[in-house]
Amino acid sequence: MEQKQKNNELLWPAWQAMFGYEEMYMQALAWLNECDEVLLVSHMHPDGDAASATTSMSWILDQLEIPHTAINIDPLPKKFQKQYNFSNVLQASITAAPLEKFKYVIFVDCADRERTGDLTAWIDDNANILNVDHHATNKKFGTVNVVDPIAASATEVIFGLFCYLELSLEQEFAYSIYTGMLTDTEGFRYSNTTPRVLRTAATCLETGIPGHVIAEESLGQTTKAHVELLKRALQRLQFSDDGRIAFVSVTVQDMDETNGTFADLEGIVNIPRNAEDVEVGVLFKEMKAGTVKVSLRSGDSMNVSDIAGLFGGGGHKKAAGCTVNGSIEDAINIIIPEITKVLTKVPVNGG
Ligand SMILES: [Mn+2]
Repeated sequence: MEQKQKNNELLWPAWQAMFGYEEMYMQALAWLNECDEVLLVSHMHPDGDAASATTSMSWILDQLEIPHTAINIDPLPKKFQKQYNFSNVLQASITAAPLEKFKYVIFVDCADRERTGDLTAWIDDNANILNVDHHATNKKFGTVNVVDPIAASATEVIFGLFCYLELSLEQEFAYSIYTGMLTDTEGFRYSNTTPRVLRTAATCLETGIPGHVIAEESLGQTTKAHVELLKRALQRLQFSDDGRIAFVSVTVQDMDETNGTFADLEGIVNIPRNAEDVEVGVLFKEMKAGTVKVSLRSGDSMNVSDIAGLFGGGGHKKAAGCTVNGSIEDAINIIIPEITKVLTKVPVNGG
């Protein structure tokens, strides 16, 4: 990609004021100043933001000449392969553990430590942790926590960090920042699409990155397995008696027969959610016999992270998840009444 603007330096005081949290970001700068040999991690089943937060943070670490290793339990989705350092992100399950565990670890887009999956072979028990995230439910498990719940994506928080670092904006960084914001707002559609999101996105576009191509790659394109899984999920579509909840399910057998991965399920829960009069959409995904992952999506009427929280999960107001034990049928019988209980207190259509 040809660089449109050279020495693309922003008006730092204005950008820093827009991101606020000066003390918090200063702590992050101090952490970056004292660290060495960093392990950079994000959550399992990485989505667009997890992948983009990993690659954009990797770019920052390279700018600061901080040696680091980026790793994920699962492979980053291939559709993000154009991102900076994508091919250097290791997959933990097929990589030999290091001789010495990392003492400095950066977590991106993780509401809690467990979201990375088991990386105990990589992370020292007393590791010094920089936690960079945007989930309101973040457990603040870091030595330093850079958590901005107003931010639409982890990459938006990373852009805030970039503004305080006063680095020069380059395309490869802008590409990842933009992708994370685009995917976590579902194409700048969700209520987390603030003026700051669009200002940051516009500034990223000014470097010359192709916004329409990124949109097509990260939101438009889909896999054959996704379409097959969607077909099976919709065959099991059900509505609650009052029509305010719609839910679908996917079994282990579906995953096996379609050769599907977790990433192929992305977006499926939005389809029941978008049906007329529906306020909450749910996807029940059988992980293995007796374990069901529940993905919840809502409009303005309720906070689904409260429901997820009842079962040890979490997330955002309008997008959350948890895991329950039992069959898909059991999970439906546990979750749907809990949602109904909340919805009956809310007037129809959000109120
Ligand atoms: Mn995110």
